[in-house]
Amino acid sequence: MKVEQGRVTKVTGDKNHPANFGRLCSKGFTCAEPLSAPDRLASAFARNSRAEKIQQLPLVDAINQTAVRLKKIIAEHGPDAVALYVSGQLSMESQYLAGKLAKGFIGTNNIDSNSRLCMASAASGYKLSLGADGPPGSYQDIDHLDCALVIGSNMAECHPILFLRLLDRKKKSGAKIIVVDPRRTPTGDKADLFLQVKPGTDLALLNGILHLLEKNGRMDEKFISTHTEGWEALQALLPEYSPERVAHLTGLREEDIRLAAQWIGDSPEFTTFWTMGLNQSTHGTWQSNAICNLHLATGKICRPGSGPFSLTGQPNAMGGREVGYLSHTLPGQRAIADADDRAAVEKIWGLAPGTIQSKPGLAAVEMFQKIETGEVKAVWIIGTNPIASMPNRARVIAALQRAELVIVQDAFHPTETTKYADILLPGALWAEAEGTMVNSERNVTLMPRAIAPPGEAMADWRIISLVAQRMGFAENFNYASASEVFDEIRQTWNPKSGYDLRGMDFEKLREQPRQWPFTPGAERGEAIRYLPGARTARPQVTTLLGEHADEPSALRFPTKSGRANFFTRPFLPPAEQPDAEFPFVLTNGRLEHQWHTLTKTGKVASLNKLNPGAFLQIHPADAEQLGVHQGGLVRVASRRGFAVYPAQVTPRVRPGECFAPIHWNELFGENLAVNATTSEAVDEISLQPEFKFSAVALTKVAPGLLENFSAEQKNYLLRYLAQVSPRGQVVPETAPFTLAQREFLRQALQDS
Ligand SMILES: Nc1nc2c(c(=O)[nH]1)N[C@H]1C(S)=C(S)[C@@H](COP(=O)(O)OP(=O)(O)OC[C@H]3O[C@@H](n4cnc5c(=O)[nH]c(N)nc54)[C@H](O)[C@@H]3O)O[C@H]1N2
Ligand SMILES: Nc1nc2c(c(=O)[nH]1)N[C@H]1C(S)=C(S)[C@@H](COP(=O)(O)OP(=O)(O)OC[C@H]3O[C@@H](n4cnc5c(=O)[nH]c(N)nc54)[C@H](O)[C@@H]3O)O[C@H]1N2
Ligand SMILES: [Mo]
Repeated sequence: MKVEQGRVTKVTGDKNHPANFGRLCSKGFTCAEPLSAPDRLASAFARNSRAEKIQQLPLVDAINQTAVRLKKIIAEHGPDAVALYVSGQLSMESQYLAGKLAKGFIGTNNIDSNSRLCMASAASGYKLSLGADGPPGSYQDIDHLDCALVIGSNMAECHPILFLRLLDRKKKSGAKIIVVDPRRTPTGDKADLFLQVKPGTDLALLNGILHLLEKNGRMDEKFISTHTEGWEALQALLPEYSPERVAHLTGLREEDIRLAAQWIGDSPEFTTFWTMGLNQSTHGTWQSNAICNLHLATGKICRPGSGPFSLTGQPNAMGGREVGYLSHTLPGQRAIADADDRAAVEKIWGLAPGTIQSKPGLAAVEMFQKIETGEVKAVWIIGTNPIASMPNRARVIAALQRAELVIVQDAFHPTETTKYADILLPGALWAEAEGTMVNSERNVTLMPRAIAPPGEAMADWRIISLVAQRMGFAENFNYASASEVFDEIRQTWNPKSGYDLRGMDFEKLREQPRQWPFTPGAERGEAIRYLPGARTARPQVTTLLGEHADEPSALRFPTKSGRANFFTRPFLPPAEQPDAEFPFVLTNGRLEHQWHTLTKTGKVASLNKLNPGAFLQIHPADAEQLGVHQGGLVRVASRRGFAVYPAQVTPRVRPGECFAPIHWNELFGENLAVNATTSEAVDEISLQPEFKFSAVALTKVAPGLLENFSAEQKNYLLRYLAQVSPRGQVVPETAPFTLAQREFLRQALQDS
C-alpha cells in the first residue's frame, strides 16, 4: 500500500510474496477503497434495552460494559451461557486471544467460527485420513502437476490468482484440468474435461474413479502396504461403483468417467483441489476422505505436484484452525477431547490442570439454535455477519432477538447483523493493525500497519484483551503488541502434528512470509509435510520440488501408527430431496468481483459494475415451463423461507437446478437473502451445514406496473435514472417503488 497523508493512494502486488508473486485479483487491487467508506464503524455504541436506540459512547466505556454485562450473565447462569462467534478474517492474534479467553478463562468451549460454514469438512477429513489438518503440499505443486482435479470449486472466480498459476502450468506442460461442478462456471470453461455432475453425488464419482484406477492397475502397492491402513475394506466396496452405476447416480457419461480415471492414472503427478461444493454437504467429511483415498491409493501424495489440496476460503481460516478457534479444538492443532492436549495448553496458559472443559462446545449451527431456545444468553460476534451468512436465516434472527446480550465487533455499521447489537465494538481492518495471517499452504504473512484506523477503532486482538483484563484476567491478557501474542502462539507448537512456528518471529516475518513447519534454527519452512528429515537430508527445501521425493519410507503421517487411513465411504444422497412440492434443487455460491456479504466490495464502484446484483440462474427449459423471461422475477421458496430474484436464463445450469449468488442481502433490497432458504442439516462429523443443496419451488412473480410502460416511457426513465444513479446499480431502497419495479429498473439499467 502506498500511503500519502494518512490515506492509501495505491495498492500493488508484492512481487516477492510466495502466494501470488505480485499478481492481484480485482478485490485485491481495490481493497483500499472500503477502508475510508462512510459507514466505517469508528466508535462504540451501546443500549441498555432493546426498546432504546443504540447510542454512541467512548470505547473504554463500551469495553467496560462488555466485561460487566458478560460477568453478570456468567455469575447468574454459568460460563456456558456465553458464546463467541468469530471469523477466519481476523488476525491469528485475535483468533488466539478469543479462544484463550473463552476456553481458558471464561471457562466455556462455546466459541466457534465461520470456518464451521467453510472449511470444517476439509479439516475433519484431513484429520481422519492423514492424522492432522491442513494440506500436506504447497502451491508450488501447481508448477509440477500433470493433472488437476478441481472438484466443488470455482477456482477461476474464487481463487483467481492460483487459477492463473494452474493455467500457466497447463500452457507450459499440457497438464490436464478436470472440473467437476453441477454448473458450468468460468472454471469449467477452461477445463479439458468438464463433468457436469448431479449435485450431491461427488462421492459416487470419487469412488467410481478409484474403482477404475484399481481396475486399470494404477494402485501403488508399495505405498499402500508401507504407509496406509484400511485398504482391504475400501477395496471391497469399490465393485459397487461400476462406471454404469456411477453414470446413473451422477448423471455423467460413462466414457467421461473413464477418461477422468485414465488421465489421473496416466499422470505422474496429480493434485486435487476442492472447496465449498464438497465441504458444504452433509457428507463433506466423507468427500474429503474419498479425495485422500484417491491420493493414498495411487501414492500421489507428499511429493512435488501431488496431493489432496483443500483450498482455504478466508484469508486466515487456516490460522484460525491452527490456533484452535473451533468449539472442539485448542491451539497448536490440538483437540478439546484429548486430555494430553488440554494439559499442554493449560500449562502454556498458566492454568490449573483440569481447568479446560473436556467436552466440545457448541458448533455454529447448534450455537444459534441454543441462543434461540435461551440456553445461551450472550453472544459476542467478531468479524462475521451471521444474519447474512448462516443457514436458515429466520432462526438466526429469532436467536439474536431472543438473546439477552448481543455484542457485535465489526468494522462497518450497519450490516445485516449490527442492527441486533446491544453493544457495538469498532474493529480495525487488517491494514490498520499489525497481525499475522496463514494461507492454505501454511505461509504466515505479517501484515504491517499501513494506516491508522478511523476514530476509536482498534485492533480486534487489543479489544479482546482489554475486555479480558476488565473481566479480571489482567495478568493473562497483558500484551503490549501483536508480536507478544505471536510469541505465545509459537509456544503452542505441536510435535505430534508437525505444527511448528518456532523458527519464525515478527522480525523474520517482516523480511518475508514464512512457511511452517519451521523449526528453530532452520533457514526456511518445509514445502511438503510428513517427511521427517527432509530438511536435513535436503537443506534446500525448494529443490525438493524439482526432484521426486521417491523415498516413501521417510514418510510418517501424524497418526498413532505413522500410517494414513483409508476410509470406506459409500455414497449417500443429500439430506433434503426434491419432491412434488419443492421439485427444484437450489445451489449457491460466489461471483468473482464480490466478497461475501458485501461490507467491503459492495462499496467499490468498479466491482459493482462487474457484478451488479443478485440473480437466479435457471435452465432455458425450466424458464419456458415457468413462463419466465430473462430478467423476469422468480420466487424461490424452500420449506424455510424464500427469496426473489431476476432470472438469468442459461444452459450453464442443469434442468431442474438453479443457482443464486450469496452476496446480496437485506441491505440491498427485500427478499434477496439466499440463506432465507438454506437448511441447517449438518455433516455429522464436521457439523458443517449443507448450504449447497436445498429443495425449492420456483414461481414466476407477476410483472409489475412498469411492464405496461411504452418503450418511449421506459427509455426516458432509463436515461433519467442513468443520470441520477451513475453507478448504474439500484434505485435506492428508500425510493417509492415495489421490489418488482426496482428489480426491473435495475435489470434494465444493467442491460443498457
Ligand atoms: N470472488 C470471491 N472469492 C472468494 C470468496 C468470495 O466471497 N468472493 N470467498 C472465499 C471463501 S470464504 C471461500 S470458502 C471460497 C469458496 O470457493 P468455492 O467453493 O470455489 O466457491 P462457491 O461459489 O461457494 O462454490 C463452488 C462451486 O460449488 C459448486 N457446487 C454446488 N454444489 C455442488 C456439488 O454437489 N458438487 C460439486 N462438485 N460442486 C458443487 C457450485 O456450483 C460452485 O460453482 O472462496 C473464497 N474466495
Ligand atoms: N448460502 C451460503 N451461505 C454461506 C456460504 C455459501 O457458500 N452459501 N459460505 C459460507 C462461508 S464458506 C463463509 S466463509 C461465510 C462468510 O460469511 P461472513 O463471515 O458472515 O461474511 P463476511 O461478509 O466476510 O463477513 C465478515 C464481517 O466481518 C467484518 N469484518 C471484516 N474485517 C474485519 C476485521 O478485521 N475486524 C472485524 N471486527 N470485523 C471485520 C465485515 O464488515 C463483515 O461484517 O459464509 C458462509 N455462508
Ligand atoms: Mo469460506
